[in-house]
Amino acid sequence: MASSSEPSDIITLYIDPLSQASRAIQLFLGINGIDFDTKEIAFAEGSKEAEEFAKINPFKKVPVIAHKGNFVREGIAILRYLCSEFQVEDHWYPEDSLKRARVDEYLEWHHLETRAKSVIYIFSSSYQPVEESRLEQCRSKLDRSCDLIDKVWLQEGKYIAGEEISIADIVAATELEQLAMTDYDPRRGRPRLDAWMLRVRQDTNPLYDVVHNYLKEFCAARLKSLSASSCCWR
Ligand SMILES: N[C@@H](CCC(=O)N[C@@H](CS)C(=O)NCC(=O)O)C(=O)O
Repeated sequence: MASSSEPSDIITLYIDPLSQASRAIQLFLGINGIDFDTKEIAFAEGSKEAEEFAKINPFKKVPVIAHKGNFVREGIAILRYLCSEFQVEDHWYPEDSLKRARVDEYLEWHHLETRAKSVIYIFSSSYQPVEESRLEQCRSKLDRSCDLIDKVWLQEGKYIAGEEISIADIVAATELEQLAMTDYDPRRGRPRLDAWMLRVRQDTNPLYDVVHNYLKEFCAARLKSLSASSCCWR
Protein backbone atom coordinates (compact mmCIF):
# COMPACT_ATOMS: atom_id res chain seq x y z
CA MET A 1 0.00 0.00 0.00
CA ALA A 2 1.38 3.42 -0.96
CA SER A 3 2.38 5.58 1.98
CA SER A 4 1.15 9.18 1.95
CA SER A 5 4.72 10.44 1.55
CA GLU A 6 5.17 8.68 -1.82
CA PRO A 7 4.99 10.89 -4.91
CA SER A 8 1.47 10.99 -6.31
CA ASP A 9 0.41 9.02 -9.38
CA ILE A 10 -2.39 11.54 -9.84
CA ILE A 11 -1.31 14.33 -12.14
CA THR A 12 -1.45 17.91 -10.98
CA LEU A 13 -1.93 20.21 -13.94
CA TYR A 14 -0.85 23.85 -13.47
CA ILE A 15 -2.88 26.10 -15.72
CA ASP A 16 -4.12 29.56 -16.46
CA PRO A 17 -7.77 29.35 -17.55
CA LEU A 18 -7.05 31.68 -20.48
CA SER A 19 -4.08 29.67 -21.72
CA GLN A 20 -4.50 27.78 -24.97
CA ALA A 21 -1.50 25.54 -24.22
CA SER A 22 -3.12 24.59 -20.89
CA ARG A 23 -6.40 23.83 -22.62
CA ALA A 24 -4.73 21.33 -24.95
CA ILE A 25 -3.55 19.33 -21.93
CA GLN A 26 -6.89 19.58 -20.11
CA LEU A 27 -8.64 18.30 -23.23
CA PHE A 28 -6.19 15.46 -23.80
CA LEU A 29 -6.31 14.29 -20.18
CA GLY A 30 -10.10 14.49 -20.12
CA ILE A 31 -10.80 12.59 -23.32
CA ASN A 32 -8.37 9.88 -22.34
CA GLY A 33 -9.91 9.48 -18.90
CA ILE A 34 -6.63 10.25 -17.10
CA ASP A 35 -7.25 11.50 -13.54
CA PHE A 36 -5.84 14.90 -12.72
CA ASP A 37 -6.16 17.78 -10.31
CA THR A 38 -5.97 21.33 -11.55
CA LYS A 39 -4.07 24.20 -9.99
CA GLU A 40 -4.67 27.66 -11.39
CA ILE A 41 -1.71 30.03 -11.30
CA ALA A 42 -2.37 33.74 -10.84
CA PHE A 43 0.41 35.40 -12.80
CA ALA A 44 -0.09 38.87 -11.31
CA GLU A 45 3.30 40.58 -11.14
CA GLY A 46 5.06 39.88 -7.87
CA SER A 47 2.29 37.65 -6.50
CA LYS A 48 3.49 35.10 -3.96
CA GLU A 49 1.92 32.34 -6.02
CA ALA A 50 3.81 33.41 -9.16
CA GLU A 51 7.07 33.45 -7.21
CA GLU A 52 6.43 29.97 -5.84
CA PHE A 53 5.56 28.76 -9.33
CA ALA A 54 8.87 30.09 -10.68
CA LYS A 55 10.57 27.39 -8.59
CA ILE A 56 8.57 24.81 -10.55
CA ASN A 57 9.04 26.46 -13.93
CA PRO A 58 11.78 29.11 -14.12
CA PHE A 59 10.24 30.24 -17.46
CA LYS A 60 7.08 31.14 -15.48
CA LYS A 61 4.80 29.58 -18.07
CA VAL A 62 1.93 27.13 -17.92
CA PRO A 63 1.15 24.34 -18.57
CA VAL A 64 3.25 22.23 -16.24
CA ILE A 65 2.36 18.84 -14.82
CA ALA A 66 3.52 17.20 -11.61
CA HIS A 67 3.53 13.41 -11.80
CA LYS A 68 5.19 10.82 -9.58
CA GLY A 69 7.31 13.50 -7.93
CA ASN A 70 8.57 15.06 -11.17
CA PHE A 71 7.60 18.15 -13.12
CA VAL A 72 7.20 18.21 -16.89
CA ARG A 73 7.10 21.62 -18.60
CA GLU A 74 6.23 22.72 -22.16
CA GLY A 75 2.83 21.74 -23.55
CA ILE A 76 4.04 19.57 -26.41
CA ALA A 77 6.58 17.75 -24.23
CA ILE A 78 3.76 17.12 -21.74
CA LEU A 79 1.54 15.59 -24.44
CA ARG A 80 4.35 13.31 -25.61
CA TYR A 81 5.06 12.32 -21.99
CA LEU A 82 1.39 11.48 -21.40
CA CYS A 83 1.27 9.36 -24.56
CA SER A 84 4.23 7.31 -23.41
CA GLU A 85 3.29 7.14 -19.73
CA PHE A 86 -0.38 6.18 -20.15
CA GLN A 87 -2.05 3.61 -22.38
CA VAL A 88 -3.80 5.95 -24.76
CA GLU A 89 -5.01 4.91 -28.20
CA ASP A 90 -2.21 4.72 -30.73
CA HIS A 91 -3.67 7.31 -33.10
CA TRP A 92 -2.86 10.11 -30.66
CA TYR A 93 0.90 9.62 -31.12
CA PRO A 94 1.53 6.51 -33.22
CA GLU A 95 4.21 3.94 -32.45
CA ASP A 96 4.91 3.54 -36.15
CA SER A 97 7.96 5.70 -36.93
CA LEU A 98 6.65 7.27 -40.09
CA LYS A 99 3.19 7.97 -38.71
CA ARG A 100 4.80 9.48 -35.62
CA ALA A 101 7.08 11.59 -37.79
CA ARG A 102 4.00 13.02 -39.52
CA VAL A 103 2.63 14.16 -36.15
CA ASP A 104 6.04 15.52 -35.11
CA GLU A 105 6.39 17.43 -38.39
CA TYR A 106 3.38 19.52 -37.48
CA LEU A 107 4.39 19.90 -33.82
CA GLU A 108 7.79 21.28 -34.84
CA TRP A 109 6.20 23.61 -37.41
CA HIS A 110 3.59 24.79 -34.93
CA HIS A 111 5.92 26.83 -32.68
CA LEU A 112 7.02 29.38 -35.26
CA GLU A 113 3.87 29.34 -37.35
CA THR A 114 0.40 28.79 -35.84
CA ARG A 115 1.53 29.58 -32.31
CA ALA A 116 3.87 32.50 -32.94
CA LYS A 117 1.68 34.18 -35.55
CA SER A 118 -1.52 33.91 -33.56
CA VAL A 119 0.06 35.03 -30.26
CA ILE A 120 1.64 38.05 -31.96
CA TYR A 121 -1.68 38.93 -33.58
CA ILE A 122 -3.55 38.64 -30.27
CA PHE A 123 -1.05 40.86 -28.48
CA SER A 124 -0.78 43.38 -31.30
CA SER A 125 -4.52 43.75 -31.68
CA SER A 126 -5.54 43.82 -28.04
CA TYR A 127 -3.06 43.65 -25.18
CA GLN A 128 -0.49 46.01 -26.65
CA PRO A 129 -2.28 47.56 -29.62
CA VAL A 130 -0.02 48.64 -32.46
CA GLU A 131 -0.65 51.00 -35.34
CA GLU A 132 -2.77 49.74 -38.25
CA SER A 133 0.12 49.24 -40.71
CA ARG A 134 1.99 47.08 -38.20
CA LEU A 135 -1.16 45.16 -37.36
CA GLU A 136 -1.73 44.53 -41.06
CA GLN A 137 1.72 42.89 -41.27
CA CYS A 138 0.87 40.64 -38.30
CA ARG A 139 -2.46 39.75 -39.91
CA SER A 140 -0.85 38.84 -43.19
CA LYS A 141 1.67 36.54 -41.46
CA LEU A 142 -1.20 34.89 -39.59
CA ASP A 143 -3.09 34.57 -42.89
CA ARG A 144 -0.14 32.73 -44.36
CA SER A 145 0.06 30.24 -41.48
CA CYS A 146 -3.68 29.57 -41.60
CA ASP A 147 -3.54 29.19 -45.40
CA LEU A 148 -0.78 26.61 -45.01
CA ILE A 149 -2.89 24.62 -42.54
CA ASP A 150 -5.80 24.76 -44.98
CA LYS A 151 -3.87 24.01 -48.15
CA VAL A 152 -0.90 21.92 -47.04
CA TRP A 153 -1.46 20.23 -43.69
CA LEU A 154 -5.07 19.36 -44.48
CA GLN A 155 -4.48 18.69 -48.16
CA GLU A 156 -4.47 14.91 -47.97
CA GLY A 157 -6.31 13.71 -44.90
CA LYS A 158 -9.18 14.48 -42.58
CA TYR A 159 -6.69 15.44 -39.89
CA ILE A 160 -3.30 17.15 -39.79
CA ALA A 161 -1.29 13.92 -39.77
CA GLY A 162 -3.59 11.77 -41.87
CA GLU A 163 -6.90 10.02 -41.45
CA GLU A 164 -6.92 9.85 -37.66
CA ILE A 165 -6.93 12.48 -34.95
CA SER A 166 -3.62 13.01 -33.14
CA ILE A 167 -2.07 15.35 -30.60
CA ALA A 168 -1.16 17.64 -33.54
CA ASP A 169 -4.87 18.35 -34.04
CA ILE A 170 -5.39 19.10 -30.35
CA VAL A 171 -2.43 21.51 -30.29
CA ALA A 172 -3.45 23.28 -33.51
CA ALA A 173 -7.17 23.57 -32.81
CA THR A 174 -6.79 24.89 -29.25
CA GLU A 175 -4.33 27.49 -30.52
CA LEU A 176 -6.65 28.69 -33.29
CA GLU A 177 -9.60 28.90 -30.89
CA GLN A 178 -7.66 31.55 -28.94
CA LEU A 179 -8.18 33.94 -31.86
CA ALA A 180 -11.73 34.35 -30.53
CA MET A 181 -10.05 37.10 -28.48
CA THR A 182 -9.68 39.09 -31.71
CA ASP A 183 -11.62 39.99 -34.83
CA TYR A 184 -9.77 37.28 -36.78
CA ASP A 185 -11.68 34.15 -37.74
CA PRO A 186 -9.26 31.55 -39.11
CA ARG A 187 -12.16 29.56 -40.62
CA ARG A 188 -13.33 32.36 -42.88
CA GLY A 189 -12.53 31.58 -46.54
CA ARG A 190 -10.80 28.31 -45.58
CA PRO A 191 -13.29 25.47 -46.08
CA ARG A 192 -10.90 22.64 -45.22
CA LEU A 193 -9.73 24.32 -42.03
CA ASP A 194 -13.33 25.09 -41.13
CA ALA A 195 -14.46 21.46 -41.62
CA TRP A 196 -11.42 20.15 -39.74
CA MET A 197 -11.99 22.40 -36.70
CA LEU A 198 -15.59 21.23 -36.55
CA ARG A 199 -14.42 17.59 -36.85
CA VAL A 200 -11.92 17.97 -33.98
CA ARG A 201 -14.60 19.61 -31.87
CA GLN A 202 -17.17 16.90 -32.65
CA ASP A 203 -14.66 14.11 -31.99
CA THR A 204 -13.76 15.47 -28.57
CA ASN A 205 -17.04 16.97 -27.42
CA PRO A 206 -18.56 17.59 -24.92
CA LEU A 207 -15.13 18.22 -23.38
CA TYR A 208 -13.96 20.48 -26.21
CA ASP A 209 -16.75 22.93 -25.42
CA VAL A 210 -16.21 22.57 -21.67
CA VAL A 211 -12.52 23.50 -21.84
CA HIS A 212 -13.26 26.46 -24.14
CA ASN A 213 -16.10 27.74 -22.02
CA TYR A 214 -14.02 30.14 -19.94
CA LEU A 215 -12.45 31.66 -23.07
CA LYS A 216 -15.87 32.14 -24.69
CA GLU A 217 -17.27 33.78 -21.54
CA PHE A 218 -14.20 35.97 -21.21
CA CYS A 219 -14.52 37.16 -24.83
CA ALA A 220 -18.26 37.78 -24.50
CA ALA A 221 -17.78 39.82 -21.29
CA ARG A 222 -14.97 41.81 -22.85
CA LEU A 223 -17.01 42.57 -25.95
CA LYS A 224 -19.91 43.72 -23.76
CA SER A 225 -17.77 46.06 -21.70
CA LEU A 226 -16.12 47.49 -24.82
CA SER A 227 -19.42 48.13 -26.58
CA ALA A 228 -20.76 49.75 -23.40
CA SER A 229 -17.87 52.20 -23.51
CA SER A 230 -18.20 52.60 -27.32
CA CYS A 231 -14.76 51.20 -27.92
CA CYS A 232 -13.94 48.87 -30.75
CA TRP A 233 -12.31 45.55 -30.09
CA ARG A 234 -9.68 44.63 -32.60
N1 LIG B 1 6.40 27.06 -24.93
C1 LIG B 1 5.43 27.00 -23.86
C2 LIG B 1 4.67 28.30 -23.88
C3 LIG B 1 3.63 28.34 -22.81
C4 LIG B 1 3.04 29.71 -22.69
O1 LIG B 1 3.30 30.65 -23.46
N2 LIG B 1 2.19 29.85 -21.68
C5 LIG B 1 1.51 31.09 -21.44
C6 LIG B 1 0.01 30.87 -21.48
S1 LIG B 1 -0.51 30.15 -22.99
C7 LIG B 1 1.88 31.59 -20.06
O2 LIG B 1 2.10 30.82 -19.15
N3 LIG B 1 1.94 32.89 -19.88
C8 LIG B 1 2.18 33.47 -18.60
C9 LIG B 1 3.11 34.63 -18.68
O3 LIG B 1 3.79 34.79 -19.70
O4 LIG B 1 3.13 35.38 -17.69
C10 LIG B 1 4.49 25.81 -24.04
O5 LIG B 1 4.16 25.50 -25.20
O6 LIG B 1 4.08 25.20 -23.04
